[in-house]
Amino acid sequence: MRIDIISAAPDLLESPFNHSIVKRAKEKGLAKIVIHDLRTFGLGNYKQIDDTQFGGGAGMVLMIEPISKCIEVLKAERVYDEIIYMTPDAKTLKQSTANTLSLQKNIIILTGHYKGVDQRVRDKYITKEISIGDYVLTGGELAAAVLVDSIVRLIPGVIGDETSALTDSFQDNLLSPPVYTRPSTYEGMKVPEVLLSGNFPKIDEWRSEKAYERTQQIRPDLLDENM
Ligand code: 6GU
Repeated sequence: MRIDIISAAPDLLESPFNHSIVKRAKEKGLAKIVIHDLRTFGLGNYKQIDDTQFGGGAGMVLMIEPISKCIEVLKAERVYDEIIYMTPDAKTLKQSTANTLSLQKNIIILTGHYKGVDQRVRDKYITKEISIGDYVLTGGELAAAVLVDSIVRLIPGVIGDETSALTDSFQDNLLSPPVYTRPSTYEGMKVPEVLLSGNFPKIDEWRSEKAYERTQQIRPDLLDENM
């Protein structure tokens, strides 16, 4: 899978993609992540990429021309399945979105900054808009890092333990059950007996029960989504 990210603050994206699972996916050739500095496509000697908004109001808006130039260059090289814009005024990222996107071949992610992008960019190019939650970040870069991580870990072969990604919280709209490791007793706190029993059908049943209980307590809204 190839992911092209267009950003006005590309430095913010370096670190998240050079660690852990995303790094491994790149090394194994399972994911190629290419970051494009929007400034490269800026207008005039000052490489301008943003301007004040028509109608007045605080904050700068990313202009359409630099973004258009960058997207057109990419589209001339390959076919893109999705062109995604990261913005707080969109539907929030769900596990199902990450699942679907992990099956794509080529995607572009555009990250906003300041007041966002000229609406015409969204009208002309964007096929999907994603927010990562109901709070405002300075820019879309950290949100893009979150999105890319959620996608890349699902690409077959990226996580060693094949079943691991599928048993995550949210894969079935349930939170994960509690997990334990050695020691079996710590300062009088005991690991639930059933987990030490070796009775795997019973263990599965216990885990399902706990997952349901935990979801009921912390995120009852997820249970409604199953209906
Ligand atoms: Cl995608 N961008 C920004 N700037 N803030 C956010 C967001 C995205 N998702 C949640 N907050």
